[in-house]
Amino acid sequence: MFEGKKVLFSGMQATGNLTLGNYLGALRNWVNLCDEYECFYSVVDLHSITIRQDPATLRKRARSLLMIYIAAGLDPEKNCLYYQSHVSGHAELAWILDCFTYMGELNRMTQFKDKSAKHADNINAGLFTYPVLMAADILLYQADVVPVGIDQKQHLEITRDIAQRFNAIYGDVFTIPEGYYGKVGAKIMSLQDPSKKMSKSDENPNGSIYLMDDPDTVMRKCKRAVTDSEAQILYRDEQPGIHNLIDIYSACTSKTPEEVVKEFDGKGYGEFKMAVGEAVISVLKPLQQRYAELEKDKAYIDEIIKANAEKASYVSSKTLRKVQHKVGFPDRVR
Ligand code: ATP
Ligand code: LTN
Repeated sequence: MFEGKKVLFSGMQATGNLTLGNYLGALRNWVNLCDEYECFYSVVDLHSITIRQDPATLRKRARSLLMIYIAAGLDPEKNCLYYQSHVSGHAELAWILDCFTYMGELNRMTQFKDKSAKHADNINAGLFTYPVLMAADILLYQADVVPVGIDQKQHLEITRDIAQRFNAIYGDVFTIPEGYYGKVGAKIMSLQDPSKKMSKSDENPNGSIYLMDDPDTVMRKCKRAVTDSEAQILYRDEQPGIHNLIDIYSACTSKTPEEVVKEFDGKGYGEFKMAVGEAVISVLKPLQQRYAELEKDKAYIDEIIKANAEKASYVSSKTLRKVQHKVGFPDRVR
């Protein structure tokens, strides 16, 4: 369909302020891969409401996320950047795939366990079937590759299982997607608790660096990052705080962890933390500047939203019609 180009799909939820973890684990890889593939990057707002959201805030965050995609370097005229809720095929395919997914499989999902523990007052069915909607997102576009952070690996695996199960019954309907995980940065940990991943829904703002944090805030958070009393900069599991800072520095400077260890051999934690802060600031600065410019151009963003929703609807409708036919729904009369 795309002149032999392979297809890439990924998405993020508009559920909070984006963190450096989201950037280094996902967004940065999206930008690096975008010339090679035909790309669809969605703001997955249907997924967002599995946790209760304030409507005005969700709307604002969804738009802001779309602008961050552009500010990070995704050209909206070459990449399809759109809201999941503007393309009804996602929900329609998800329903069909629900009927090809077992309760037992969904029960094993660690994200469901984590999120239901965190939101014990609202363990809704959407939270449970969340991975099926994610499978529908990916399979609708016949994606070959899905760049995500390591925490999404289990969801990628269930997507492949669902697709293979469906294909085994109905023939080659879906492309079986591969996950893409970056070498460094696939799991950035909290600066305050390096045993936990850096998350946009963390209550402690000092644990996360937000993409919109100003330089002083970034530096302060880096300086306060929890480390250890070993007083040596080595890349090993016994020093999770330092390991995490090396990952961050390495991902921001494109140096390997080994090079970083060499660079800071014999230096103190204070000096290293400052260098990490500087490296993060220089990655965030151009993104923040582009974001500020985009904010002024409402008409341009509106145009992008409209055109890309149309493109995504068109492409996804091809798969959806095929699936509907395969399962036995009556064809549309033209
Ligand atoms: P929440 O805290 O609301 O669950 P989140 O910060 O985990 O959100 P998601 O929207 O679930 O973010 O994830 C968006 C993308 O960012 C996914 O590809 C995910 O794998 C990646 N990602 C999220 N957190 C990290 C992290 N700490 N390190 C690397 N990648 C991450
Ligand atoms: N579950 C993902 C967001 C997501 C996604 C997708 C990622 C929803 N649909 C399809 C890749 C492909 C997360 O990051 N929490």
